[in-house]
Amino acid sequence: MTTAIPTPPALPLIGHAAAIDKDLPLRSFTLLAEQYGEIFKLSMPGRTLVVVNTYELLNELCDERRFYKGVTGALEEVRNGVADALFTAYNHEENWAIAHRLLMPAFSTAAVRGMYDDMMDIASQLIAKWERFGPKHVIDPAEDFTRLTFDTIALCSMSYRLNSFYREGSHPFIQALADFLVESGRRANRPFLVKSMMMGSNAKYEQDIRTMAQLAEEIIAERKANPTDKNDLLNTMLNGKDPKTGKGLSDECIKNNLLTFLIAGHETTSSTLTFAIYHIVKHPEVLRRLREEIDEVLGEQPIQLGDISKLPYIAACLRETLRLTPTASFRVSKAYEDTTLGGGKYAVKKDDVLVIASRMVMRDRAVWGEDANEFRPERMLDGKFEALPPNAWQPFGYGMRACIGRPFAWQEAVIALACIFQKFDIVMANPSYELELKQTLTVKPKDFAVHAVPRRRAA
Ligand code: MNH
Repeated sequence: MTTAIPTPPALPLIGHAAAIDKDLPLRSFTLLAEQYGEIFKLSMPGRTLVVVNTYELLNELCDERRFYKGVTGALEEVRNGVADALFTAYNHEENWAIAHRLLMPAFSTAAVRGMYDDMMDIASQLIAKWERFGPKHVIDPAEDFTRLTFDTIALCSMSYRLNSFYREGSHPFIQALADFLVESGRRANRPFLVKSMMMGSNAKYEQDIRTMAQLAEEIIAERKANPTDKNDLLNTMLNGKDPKTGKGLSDECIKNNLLTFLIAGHETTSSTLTFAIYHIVKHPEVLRRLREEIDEVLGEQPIQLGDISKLPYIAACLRETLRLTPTASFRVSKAYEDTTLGGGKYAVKKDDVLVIASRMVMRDRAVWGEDANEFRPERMLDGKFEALPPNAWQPFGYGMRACIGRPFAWQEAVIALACIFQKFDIVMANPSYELELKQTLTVKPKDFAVHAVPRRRAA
């Protein structure tokens, strides 16, 4: 016998749509999780969401024989811009499999090590900017980290310089991409009829898609006209052949994947860095230990490739940041067949959208203990991370559709944090600031500002 999945009272026709905070859906989901516990159900126009909040249920959803990645909602809208590229493809699409096999080696830890100089190049621009503006300047870390991550992925993937640190606002391409993502999110919550009537935003949306495509197409054409032997992702895509089918990628497919790296590879990492800074400066004892490690391993020398694996406390801070405040707070699974969850307890249908609330799951007391809501990097040190139950720490998704950019993001983030805390005392511009969230496709701190004070070292 199955038990009914708890569900809040709903309104006729619109179901629970009005119960979800438009600006910060995460807030509503957190409140509902507190009220209903491990699982609850929401009826949205045209679909049913089943939201899971515990490790045990997540672990069951990680069975790839029964469940697969669901491309729905905002992610499905993003297909308007990048079709069947890696992030937005349906599991069965051939272009996904080809691009996956071709690109996995290009994103491996070993390959990412080859991108070290390009990553340092951009990180140095951020450090120089903060040094030059000086300690009184109010820094919006989310903005400068977005410059960092966009410029880094553009340089590493296609040897293109966006030069974001040399502009007041954003590069027109970046603006188009950002607007495209916001509108994709909004469209996901609009019924079809309303969507087709909103001519104004549709025209702008189409224009943004063209702006994005044009730059990518230009870069591809330029590379074809002037081939280089640089080992970047663009060359891998232009010249590589799928080891299994012998097929290459079409220009259209390359364009879609280049755009995908920019989409999937910027906000996730920049928001992770922003959260990391927040958590670290909020915890003086963490900051002290972090600094000790950096001073011991790096001294005053710039970080080298070989240092990256010698900074376990930075790694622990990043792991703990991604556990408490995962920037991809949800992902979606679907069942191949009508089935049950919770060892036969809850019935779910194959069309149900099974939402994994990563942020809740990674705070499950059953796994993380009574202090699950606290930032404590020590729980990720000394073999404890390796000893976690399977799938307990999952900010990069799972299985065949897990994040391909994880080693890339990791190296980029370690470099950035090492450089920043080596050079600066980071202090909050508003010392009484408490974390507030802002949500688009990802989630990040809202109105968080800091000063970067050059460190005075003991002689
Ligand atoms: Mn990334 C998939 C989180 C950085 C490119 N990424 C995913 C998924 C999560 C995720 C979660 C799975 C989504 C799903 O199940 O629907 N990604 C992150 C986080 C960071 C990150 C938390 C940084 C921190 N990702 C990056 C970077 C890149 C990238 C950097 C590119 C350079 N991610 C991808 C791609 C996919 C993905 C591509 C889709 C992979 C696939 O489905 O084959």
